[in-house]
Amino acid sequence: MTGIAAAAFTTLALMAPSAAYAQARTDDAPATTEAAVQRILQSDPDAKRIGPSEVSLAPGVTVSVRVVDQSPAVKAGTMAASDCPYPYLCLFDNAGFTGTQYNIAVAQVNACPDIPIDSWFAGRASSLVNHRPSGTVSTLWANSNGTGLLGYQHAYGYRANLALDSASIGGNWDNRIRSARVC
Ligand SMILES: [Ca+2]
Repeated sequence: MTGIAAAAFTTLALMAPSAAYAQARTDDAPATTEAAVQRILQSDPDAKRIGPSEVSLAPGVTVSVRVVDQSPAVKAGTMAASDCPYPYLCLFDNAGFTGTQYNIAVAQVNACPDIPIDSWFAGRASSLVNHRPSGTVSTLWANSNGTGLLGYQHAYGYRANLALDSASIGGNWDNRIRSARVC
């Protein structure tokens, strides 16, 4: 854990999580990685498939998704570096870096476009890892159009439980990320 992330976690762990934001949306979760890819392709006419789990949304903007086995036997609760491949900003459905994973990469470092999270995953992230290039800072938004500031995340930092992180606009981050400024 980076110094910044450690400091934030220590401070925010003292705050009570808000039950209003803690409800997980599981009704429309895709059951497989292939289904998750198909959701993106169906919802964005400009999206083009470029790999087994990768979709190009625009030149230089790539989204990668995967559906993982959430059983404790498979996921012991500790995060491995391979859980968030470089150079992605990785969002996870559940706390502790488990559940459906929605990863975003932008080819040009520091171009920093606001990327809307596809509708089926918008408002679902409960933990995240920033494995973007060193020195970059990405921004997380509560609205799909790059407004509603939740806060910032430095590269090589992570947040294990967004219910414990205080948002700039009030409340916490849990199940609220709908777009990201990926740097
Ligand atoms: Ca969630």
